[in-house]
Amino acid sequence: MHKIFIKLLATLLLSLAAATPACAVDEDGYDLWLRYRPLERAAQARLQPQARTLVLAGKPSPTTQAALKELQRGLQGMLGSAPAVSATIQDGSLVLATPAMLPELATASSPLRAELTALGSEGYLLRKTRLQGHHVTLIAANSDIGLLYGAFAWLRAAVIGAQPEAASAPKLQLRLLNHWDNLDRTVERGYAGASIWDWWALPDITDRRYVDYARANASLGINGTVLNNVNSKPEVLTAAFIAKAAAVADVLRPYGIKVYLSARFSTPLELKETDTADPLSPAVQAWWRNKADEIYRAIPDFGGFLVKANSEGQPGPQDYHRTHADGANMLAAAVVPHKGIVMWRAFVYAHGDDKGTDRAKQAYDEFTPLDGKFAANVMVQVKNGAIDFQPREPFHPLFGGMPKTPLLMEFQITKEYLGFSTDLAYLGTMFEETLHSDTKRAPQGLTVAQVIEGKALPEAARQAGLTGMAGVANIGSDRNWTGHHFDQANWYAFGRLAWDPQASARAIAVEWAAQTFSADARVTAPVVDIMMMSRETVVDYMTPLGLHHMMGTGHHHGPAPWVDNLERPDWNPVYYHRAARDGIGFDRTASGTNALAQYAPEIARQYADPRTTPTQLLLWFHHLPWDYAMPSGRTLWAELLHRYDTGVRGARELQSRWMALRPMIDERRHDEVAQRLRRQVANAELWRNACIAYFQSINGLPLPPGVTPPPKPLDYYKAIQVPYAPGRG
Ligand code: GCW
Repeated sequence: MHKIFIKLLATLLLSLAAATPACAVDEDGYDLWLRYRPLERAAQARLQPQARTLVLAGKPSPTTQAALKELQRGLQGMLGSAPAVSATIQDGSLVLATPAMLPELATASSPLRAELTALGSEGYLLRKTRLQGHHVTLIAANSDIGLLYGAFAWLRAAVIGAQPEAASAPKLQLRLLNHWDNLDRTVERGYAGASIWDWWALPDITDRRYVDYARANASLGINGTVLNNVNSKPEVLTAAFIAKAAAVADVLRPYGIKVYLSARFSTPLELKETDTADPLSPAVQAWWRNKADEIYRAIPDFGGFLVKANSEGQPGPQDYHRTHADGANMLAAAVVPHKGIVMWRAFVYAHGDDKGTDRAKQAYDEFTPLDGKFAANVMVQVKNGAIDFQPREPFHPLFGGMPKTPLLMEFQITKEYLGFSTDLAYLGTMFEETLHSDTKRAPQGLTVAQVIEGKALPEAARQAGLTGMAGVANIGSDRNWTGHHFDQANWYAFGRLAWDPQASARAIAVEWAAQTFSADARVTAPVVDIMMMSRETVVDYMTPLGLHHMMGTGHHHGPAPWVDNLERPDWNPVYYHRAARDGIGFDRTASGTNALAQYAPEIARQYADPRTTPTQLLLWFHHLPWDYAMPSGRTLWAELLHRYDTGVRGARELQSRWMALRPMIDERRHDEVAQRLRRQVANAELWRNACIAYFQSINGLPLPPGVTPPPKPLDYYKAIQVPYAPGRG
């Protein structure tokens, strides 16, 4: 008996050892998805012959140097030795070349010529081919930055063990991070430490981290970054800060990343250099022109300005009875000689709050009359949904509502409303849901992705090619950059979707998991399962069935559906869920605020009836009685309870799936995620219990059999305070 037991134990231990990937050495997450750990022997044997030497076919530039360095770093890590850089092409060379470097790529007889032309200025081609009589692997592009992107793509394929993509070009021109970082290094809605931009130390002292930040972004094709918060300060446009921004720009430039700044509309007035900020004042216009000239002297490839105006107390053109277009066009005129752009945010809800206007309608009402009135170098930047980065929102009706204006998508990568960096939520699925939404707008029904790709724009605007996606960054000074190891996946997914808005969230998750943890399917598959269920789990325990905006005041963490005392009605959770004796939900149909009319007629018709409204958006559009019969056969009240329980079960499921991965993942990262998952379960239970206790206090209904009552009375949940929560900026 004893012997059998020992034998069994030995077998078990052996199989565990076999299951443990060789890389299970502690990691801190700093390397992100660019870890380049040693490959299995067989994979090494496949890779080695493809990169015996590295050849740059032309003169080096800082960008191609970065590409070579990255290839050496990657190959050193994966194979244990880095190939030498050589000037001559041989069998087994990995060759980086543009047509300008290697004229044979440009000759009419070259089969690659047409392919390359189609890839534009940033695309790349990976190909096993013959060059000068030798068998080589070719990374080809039309520009140095294309070569850098190609090098990263080649490395990604090598790590994952995939066939390198044959050819790829970005579908959007601008792929931008928006940092909500303040000049004192606090970060508004940041949950990963302090800002990585050390404004005090700049410009003389630049952190090595800036290079790794640039590498990570370039590996995804991110090509611009707005350094400072949209709630901006005038000082950022003073000479001292322009010099600091220029120092950052110098570090990022070789990686194809342009620097942009958030501009405060009243800057000249606040700096006391004009006596108004009226966009039609010649003195103000001249001030901005001079300011733009000054910036471009320091940063010749400066991208332009991002502006939050007349929103949440920020100054703007409406302070002078001018329109958003007047304001945007004035700034656009200042940067246009330098080929700069203005990104003007549509996140406004300044008017009508006290007149019962639905906040969800305000941006559309204010911006659609301005369609066609913006200068050619202005983009209107629109959040994915009409309220504010909630765990689930229908797509913003402005997508499809401004056919003459280039629209820049704004996603929030940092998880202000999805559990900060303590809860695990993969946002790839959320971004994908918005991007794949069909706006049902002419000509033949465009998805949101197609709208931001410019497919609805008139020909001239389409030719100008102003298209883009921005993501509010979740990056900070934390060693692992994003606080939660899995929040790295949200940075990653944003970047990959900005390159190709039609890419699949699942495929992106597979790529990320394989690079971040292990390409071993026994790791990748369960990690991807966790990721794919995570966001819906958060929706279930926070805001199921289309509920929204029920979080705690100010810090936005945890449940507070009872809040009804804030200075603006549309800051109160009760404004959004409208729970009362008779039912719950926000009537946005014709019998309510008619926000539905802002969508294409086909959608408006479909959603006018709760029976044909997607269940997941039901209470976003409808106010329904508690005993409304759901498709599941439950009453609405029972369904709501069921969803909360599903959310809590889901959180526990995330945890148990992760715990099962313990033998396969290095102890440090496993433990850091495990600790957060424990807290997530508690957070899920809190949301469930507090919301049920509150809604029950409103409807007075009993809990159906099998539903566990909240363990504490409502007052207990109401009394919970979270002082000093992070992210207040
Ligand atoms: O609602 C919000 C956030 C603010 C943010 C604002 C915005 C930068 O809570 O912190 O301010 O959105 O997007 O401008």
